[in-house]
Amino acid sequence: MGLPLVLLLLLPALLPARCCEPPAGSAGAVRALGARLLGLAGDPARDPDPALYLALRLAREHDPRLERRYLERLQDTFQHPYGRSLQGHGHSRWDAEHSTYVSREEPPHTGRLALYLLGLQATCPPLSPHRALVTWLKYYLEEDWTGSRRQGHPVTSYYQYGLGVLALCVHRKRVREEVVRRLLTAQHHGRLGHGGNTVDTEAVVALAFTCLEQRRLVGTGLAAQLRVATHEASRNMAKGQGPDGIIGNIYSTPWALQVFLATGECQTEPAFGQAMAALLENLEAFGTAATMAQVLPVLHGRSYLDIASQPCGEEPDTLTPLDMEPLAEVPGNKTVELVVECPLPWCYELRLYDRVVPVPASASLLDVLRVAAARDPRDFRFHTQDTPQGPFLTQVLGLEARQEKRNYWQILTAPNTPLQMGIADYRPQDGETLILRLSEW
Ligand code: B12
Repeated sequence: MGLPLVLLLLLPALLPARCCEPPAGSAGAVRALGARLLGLAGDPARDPDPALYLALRLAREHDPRLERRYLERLQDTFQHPYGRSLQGHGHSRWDAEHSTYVSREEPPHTGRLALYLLGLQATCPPLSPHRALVTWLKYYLEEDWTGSRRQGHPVTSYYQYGLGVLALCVHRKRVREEVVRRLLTAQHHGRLGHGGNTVDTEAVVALAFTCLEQRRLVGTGLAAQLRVATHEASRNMAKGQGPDGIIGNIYSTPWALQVFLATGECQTEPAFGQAMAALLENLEAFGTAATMAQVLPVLHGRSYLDIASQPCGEEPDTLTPLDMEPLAEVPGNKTVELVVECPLPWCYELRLYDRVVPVPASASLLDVLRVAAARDPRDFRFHTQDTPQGPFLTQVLGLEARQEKRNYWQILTAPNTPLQMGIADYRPQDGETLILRLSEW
């Protein structure tokens, strides 16, 4: 006879959490990845990133001194703009004259502030944020939501909006039911996605739902709806798993795993073990600080929901920073065809640029763009913006991708495959054709 239903439902809660960790044989590789991330955290030339801090805190081995120094750098960065109260800014509009740090044109900083608040909760003992910080985040959510009402989507993205709700929940702060319902509706109508891959965003939203439900921060009716929505999201993730174990792509797979961990489904869902195995087989894909920071928590069997329940006082001071090995230099040269396309209705021509660019064999796409700009400065120009993920391509041939119009410079390899990494990380093959295409998302 099978187990009674009640027992089956209780099983995830009764089993030790260790079941949801990667196999012991992978401990060395996971440790090395943590040590390399720590090395990057110790580099004063890199801007502090709250997502990186969170990853270090959620790991099972630590370097408390380095983590403390990193936290101080984060606090220096965030205290200045958000340490001051919102009063005097009006409620629906920024007063640019009185605000030197947040201009009216800038979108709300929902995601960054959310990650910082999550980081504060992950320190030992947890730091309760200054009230102003929570107020700012609630304000950003409202700004995002106003955008959502006007344009049908948040001003930033559902990913950032989800992070905002999650961070407030982890701090046990309530948000208006309407804020949560907007996410539910978006999920229900399949509006969370953009550019093909929805897994990262669906997962962040499912984590927020799980938190709200588990911490009982919403009424019972809404809680039941959130539970159903989360279940649906994790079913879709499991169904969407490829034969290689990957869910979405390799960079969204850690997010799907976070959902299985947070809901306890990691104990029973076969997709969990297969996705974990896929990550372990492809750890070399996680070579940038941002991608390493997103994968490390799940490699320790932890999700962002574990932030609030971290045991303090028993943290092993056993991790030492490791330098990243420099990429191997490849001798010789290669040629890459660089194409710029603008398929949007207001562009006078589809193909705006098409040249073959000779570069050293180990050149990245960013190097290709630099060489093209140096060879014909009148015909090829581009701009990038530094982000925690690396340089983000914002302008090509004088055409700027505008956040408020939701267009961006998509990067693809011919004939039509979007790259899964940014311009600084992608190393084209000899003879490859790369397309920079002004697209909508
Ligand atoms: C929303 C989003 C976008 C939006 C960003 C615009 C916006 N206003 O939000 C759009 C659709 C424009 C976008 C574009 C791209 N994205 Co994107 N994006 C995301 C997503 C879902 C959330 C990012 C976010 O808001 N983070 C929270 C905020 C607080 O952090 P942030 O670092 O400040 O966020 C900013 C930057 O990350 C930047 N950004 C977004 N994507 C990328 C990608 C790269 C390579 C860089 C350098 C910057 C960047 O925009 C964010 C908002 O301002 C992540 C998912 C994830 N797991 O991280 C993928 C993700 C970061 N993107 C990814 C990729 C591959 C791209 C593209 C290269 C796709 C392509 N082939 O063109 C392009 C970037 C091309 C370029 N111009 O340089 C990958 C990066 C993987 C990697 N190896 O590093 C991720 C992880 C998705 C995935 N699972 O594959 N993206």
